[in-house]
Amino acid sequence: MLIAADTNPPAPAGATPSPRQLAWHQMETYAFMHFSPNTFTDREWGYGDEDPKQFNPTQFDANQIVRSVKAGGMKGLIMVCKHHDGLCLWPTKTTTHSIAQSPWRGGKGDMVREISDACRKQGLKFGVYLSPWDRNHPVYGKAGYPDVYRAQLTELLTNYGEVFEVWHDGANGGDGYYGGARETRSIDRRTYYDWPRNWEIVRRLQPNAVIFSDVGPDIRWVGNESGFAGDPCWATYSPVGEDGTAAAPGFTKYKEGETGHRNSQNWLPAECDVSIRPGWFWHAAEDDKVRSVENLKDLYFKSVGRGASFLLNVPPDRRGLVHEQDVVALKGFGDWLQKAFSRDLARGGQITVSSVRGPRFAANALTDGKRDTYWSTPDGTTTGTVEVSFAKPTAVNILRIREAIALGQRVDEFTVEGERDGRWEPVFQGQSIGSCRLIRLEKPTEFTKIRLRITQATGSLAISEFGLFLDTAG
Ligand code: FUL
Repeated sequence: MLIAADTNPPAPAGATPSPRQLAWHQMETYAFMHFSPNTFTDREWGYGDEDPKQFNPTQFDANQIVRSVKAGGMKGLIMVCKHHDGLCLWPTKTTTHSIAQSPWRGGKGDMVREISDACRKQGLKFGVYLSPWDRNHPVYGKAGYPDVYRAQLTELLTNYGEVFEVWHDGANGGDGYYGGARETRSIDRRTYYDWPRNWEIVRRLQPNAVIFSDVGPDIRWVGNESGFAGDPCWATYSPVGEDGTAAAPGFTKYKEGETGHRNSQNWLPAECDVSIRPGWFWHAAEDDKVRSVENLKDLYFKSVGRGASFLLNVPPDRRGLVHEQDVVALKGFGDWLQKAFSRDLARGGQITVSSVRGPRFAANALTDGKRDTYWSTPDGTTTGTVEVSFAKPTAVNILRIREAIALGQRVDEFTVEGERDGRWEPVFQGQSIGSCRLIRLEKPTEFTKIRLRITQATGSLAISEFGLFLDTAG
């Protein structure tokens, strides 16, 4: 094996993540919370004429909500502070259509405050969703509304502490109540909201927050609401408008978000948003349709396992609590997550690599559990092998590979092979690795050796983890 003496890291290859994106990549799983008049009217999109008096949870408990998602392994929670129906769940100064008109807490309540406080108390990051489309507001669709939206954004980003993600929805349906006009109002999605101005507000007030939309600028929509990324899924992406011109939220060839674009110069990783139930809001008729632990696991492998994030919606019920069924599913998933990855079997094996850039970049970085240390090859060496050999046959059914993405997404193609009874056999073949690639075997399989072969990359290799796990739950 060649051990060079280079003490310098390899030069970055292609697009690289910003520090705020790098921090976001570490989260992987976080929750969404859809709660609005829809919860009480049994709808998915409120028209905007709902009486705020209907919005009256009887046992609202922010701590129960946050505790439930935390038990599900969620590292943060993005709260829907205003959905398309326009009811603001905080006492905003921008409209009277807010929580102040609801009987909840005698009209003195602030749900954004209670949720953000509970997140902080329990160690979860807090994020905000603020629907651009507002079916209640009288001036929606006219010149004055984008400033109202900016004022609401400013309130949310000023008064509730640190925010990790700001979520801009691309949905704009057209018709609505609009202060009683009850008409259809269409906007030009490319120009109406003046997105660069909105993003500037986020940057100024919450410099560490990532901004999500169909076009980023930090995090992209994966292009479906079913909870899976494509394979391969590249962290780089250049969104294109529906008609081939410039893209904007709600105006993209969004299916391209599933795989991203390998040769793009924008680091714009994917987020997979999906609900734990069929709808985004709670409906009594869906209490028996909560996803199973097995289904959540499958989505985890198809989102986080392909380098994207898993944004799981957990909608509180009319009491203002996470329903018992959802609590059970979350706990089952969270427990599984913790257990399945608790012991890296690669640490018990002997690891050899094909070449080393310098002592700082040796094989032990692959199993030290740190994202910023990595095994690396000399400049010009764009292929390589990591081999783990066990003293006795060892059962494995999950593999986890991570690139040192601060240096870009470098791997184009890789293969995993395993040795059983003295014979090598193929285990997996793939393209993208990025921040996380999970490989799930159909069943636990005993190997004497396992090797990762990187067969094509855009620069010398920089791999921060090659982990092997046995999930005894199957
Ligand atoms: C969509 C919305 O129309 C849905 O109601 C939901 O909020 C989902 C997360 O985004 O665009």
